[in-house]
Amino acid sequence: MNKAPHAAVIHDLSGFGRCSMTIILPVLAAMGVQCAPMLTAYLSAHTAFPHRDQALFLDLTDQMEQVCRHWQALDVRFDAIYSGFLGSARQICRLREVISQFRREDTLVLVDPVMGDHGRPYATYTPEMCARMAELAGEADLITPNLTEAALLLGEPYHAVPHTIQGLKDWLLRLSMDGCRSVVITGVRVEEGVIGAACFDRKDGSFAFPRAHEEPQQFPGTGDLFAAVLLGGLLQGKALDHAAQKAVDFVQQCAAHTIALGTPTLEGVQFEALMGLLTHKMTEEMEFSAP
Ligand code: PXL
Repeated sequence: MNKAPHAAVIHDLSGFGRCSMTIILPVLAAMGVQCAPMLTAYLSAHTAFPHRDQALFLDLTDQMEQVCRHWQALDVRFDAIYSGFLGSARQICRLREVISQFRREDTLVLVDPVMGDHGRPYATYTPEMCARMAELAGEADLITPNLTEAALLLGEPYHAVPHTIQGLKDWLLRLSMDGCRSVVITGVRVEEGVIGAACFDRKDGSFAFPRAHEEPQQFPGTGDLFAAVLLGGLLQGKALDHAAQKAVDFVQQCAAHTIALGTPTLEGVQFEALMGLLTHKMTEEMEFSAP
C-alpha cells in the first residue's frame, strides 16, 4: 500500500477571499497529500477587506487544545506539520506544545511566520504576537517568510530589506540560525521585472534563487499558495530548490491568469482552473503504472 503523506495544517479559515485553508487544502490534495486541518481562527473574510468593525474573528485557541488531545488519543502521525496565520499570542505559545507533541524524527516542521506584508503587520497582529512568532519559528525545520516577515524576525527596519544576491545570502544565513534550519524568503526582487524566492537548504548549505516574470499586480494569499506548493513538492520528494521553483512558477501562472480575467484583487488569485498543473505529474505516473 502506498500511503499518502499526512500533513497537519494549522491555519485560519477565512470565509471570503482566497487565503490560508481555502487555498492550502485543495492545493495539497491535488499534490497527493492527506491534510488534517486544525483551525486557529474563523474569520468572515481575510483581514485586508474593509468594514473590519463588522468582521467576525473567532479565536479557536481553546478548541485547538481539544483537537490536540483527540489526535493524541488516536495516535495520529504526521509527515509534516505546517503552521501559518495565528489568532493570538497565547495560541502561538500553545502551538509550540502541539509541535513537540506530534513531531517525530522524520516530521518536517514548516512554520510560515505569517505576520504582515508590504512593510506592515496584518490588522490582527500585535507586537507581542510578532515576538512569539519569532520564538515559534525557532522550532521549525523550514521557514517561509516574505520580506516584511524576514525583517520582523531579524529585528531590521523594512527599508533595510536586501535587493542583491549577497544581501539576501546574508539574511538567509542569519534566518537559518547558523545553518540549523532551511529558509525560503518569498517576494524577492533583485532584477527589474523579475520576482522569486531566495532559498537556503540546510541539508547541503546551498543557496538558490528561483524566479519568474513579475506580473503587474499583487494579490493577497499568494504567500499561502507558495508555501502549499512548496510543501507539496517536498512531500513528493523534490529538493528544496526544485520545489521552490515549482511554487514560484505556479504563483506567477495563477497571477497572470487572474489578471487576464480581471477579477477583484482582494479575492486573490484564481488557482482553481490551473490545478491541473499540479496534478499533471501524478496523473502521468498513474497512467504509466496502470496495467
Ligand atoms: O495570506 C495570509 C493571510 C492568512 N489569513 C488571513 C489573512 C492573511 C493575509 O491578509 O488576513 C486571515
